[in-house]
Amino acid sequence: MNMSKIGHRLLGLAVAGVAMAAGGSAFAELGQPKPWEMTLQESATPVMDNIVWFHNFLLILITVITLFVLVLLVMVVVKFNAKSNPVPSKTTHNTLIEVAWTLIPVLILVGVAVPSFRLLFLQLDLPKADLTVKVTGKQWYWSYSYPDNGKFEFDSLLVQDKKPRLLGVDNEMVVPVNKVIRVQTTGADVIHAFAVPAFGIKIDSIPGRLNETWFKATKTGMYYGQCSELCGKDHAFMPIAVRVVSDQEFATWVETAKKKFATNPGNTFASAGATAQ
Ligand SMILES: [Cu+2]
Repeated sequence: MNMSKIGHRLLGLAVAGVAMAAGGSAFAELGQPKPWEMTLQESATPVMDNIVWFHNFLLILITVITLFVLVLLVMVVVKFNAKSNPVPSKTTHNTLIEVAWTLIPVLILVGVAVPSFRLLFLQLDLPKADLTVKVTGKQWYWSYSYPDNGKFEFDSLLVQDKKPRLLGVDNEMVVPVNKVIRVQTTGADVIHAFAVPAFGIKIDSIPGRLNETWFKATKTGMYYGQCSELCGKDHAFMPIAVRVVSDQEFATWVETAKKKFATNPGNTFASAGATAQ
């Protein structure tokens, strides 16, 4: 095999690799992790869109800076070693360079700070909510209550054989699409953390304290997350499953949920038994 053939093979492999990487993300299911995932989960809210943008922006920025520093280091090693440069220059001070290496990093930091603060405000400044869901972290499951829709409450427990593995639950949290959902969260026993990657939210659920965050899911579907604060032996087995549905489907679900969970006020005890098994 001559060199040009090898070159062609390598080029083909590279193209196939890029195509697979691109195709992989296109086929990935929304709202859940996939094997060998290297990027962030696909975004489903405006906040996550911003997080993804900020992440990519920083990645490009640090790559450029790192390459620039690498080039300078290589130049020093090659051009200014004792052999190739036996008589070193005795220059000290160079006003232009000193001003540049002070000012440019300052400008870079300002350039990072502006979108960073913009993102922080977007996350922390809650818009007017269309719906509030109270999420309580318990050892080791979640309870969801809907104060705006008849004050029903239900528990959400891991179902062993349900797909996706370790993420499927019996009762999902259900919310309408394109609505601002205010999540108020607390812990019933120890600190848990409510996190859904595709929504770009992660917030501690602390006993004796009510934390708030928000999301506005722009696509219907299932979205999964996990407790993200080490909370005891079954920390890994208290997934979060959020089903985003249309307004109509949500109204129907509320009606069924009201009946289903009103007739079962003791399900806290039932679920406590289920987790203990
Ligand atoms: Cu937990």
